Amino acid sequence: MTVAEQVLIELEENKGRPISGEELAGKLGCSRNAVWKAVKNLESRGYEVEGIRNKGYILKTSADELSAAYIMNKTEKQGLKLEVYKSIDSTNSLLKRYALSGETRDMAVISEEQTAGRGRKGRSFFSPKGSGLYMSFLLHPDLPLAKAASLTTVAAVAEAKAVESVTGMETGIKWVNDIWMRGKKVSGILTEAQTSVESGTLEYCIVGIGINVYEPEEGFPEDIKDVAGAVYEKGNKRENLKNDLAAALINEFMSFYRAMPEKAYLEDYKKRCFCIGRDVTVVTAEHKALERDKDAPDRVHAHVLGVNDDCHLHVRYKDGTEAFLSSGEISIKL
Ligand code: BT5
Repeated sequence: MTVAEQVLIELEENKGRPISGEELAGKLGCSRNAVWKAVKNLESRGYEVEGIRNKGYILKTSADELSAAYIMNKTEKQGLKLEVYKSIDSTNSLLKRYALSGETRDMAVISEEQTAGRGRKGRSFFSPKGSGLYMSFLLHPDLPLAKAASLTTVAAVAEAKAVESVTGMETGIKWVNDIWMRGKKVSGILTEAQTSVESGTLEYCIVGIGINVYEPEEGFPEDIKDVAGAVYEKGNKRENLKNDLAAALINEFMSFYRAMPEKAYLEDYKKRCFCIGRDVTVVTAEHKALERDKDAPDRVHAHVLGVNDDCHLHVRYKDGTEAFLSSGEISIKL
């Protein structure tokens, strides 16, 4: 653990009570200068650390804030390197920078806000301060590239189970990467992978999960307000809800990830996949001869028959032909 991580934990554990640089240095066995540098590092990560003259440092917090100490305590057995931020451009981008600079450990990074949250295909993911949970894993699995997509499935199931266990509410999975509640998208997942040109195997994978935990203070922006929803639509923030969710998500994800070859996640995925048996439109450029959506020529109508053991979507088009979609998007009228 870095000195910054250790100082953060000490400050969190002493909420409301100032601790002097000297006391921190004594506890952590480092110099006061190292403590000062750690405080600067935390400030650069968005933490508000107040220095009170002749008394010491105090961490400013508000309701249901992420706590590194709390999450570490509940996820210790996973052996992941964990970092918690108040604000970051994108947790996926940060982990990509770590991977490119040679990080070989598996890691999880969590942030209260993203200033450049990313979705798939260059789309953005709205990640405002205070209402969401933005988390990414950096992993080094021994998998061929073709299997990397299964990590998205693992993440979707882990997240659904974590939300259900912490809130007691039901969730649904919209193939392939969205979690929905009450007819709205409350979460999206972005998996990115880097392969080695020589071996064709994965060098690293980054799995990013964004959850709208509460309704944002200013509401959702105009362009997504019809589709986006929150786990909790109304009501006050609950103490440690985001911390419990983050910890449950890490634990669920890591246990499914470690057992990936057994595909233990599959039944849980199928059970929640609410597209099965429904009519959908598939966004694709491939199906030239099939019936297209008049208003959107890249969309074709299809009926979802199921999800196979590779989590490919089994669809039947209007002309009777069937296909297994490995990636892409569907839209569904609820
Ligand atoms: C996703 O992409 O839904 C993947 C989102 C992954 C976000 C996580 S947060 C942690 C990690 N760090 C990152 O930078 N990213 C990951 P996609 O399926 O392409 O959906 C994007 C579309 O969802 C947008 O074009 C909007 O229509 C909609 N959208 C944007 N923000 C949203 C939000 N907060 N809630 C619901 N829908 C949203």
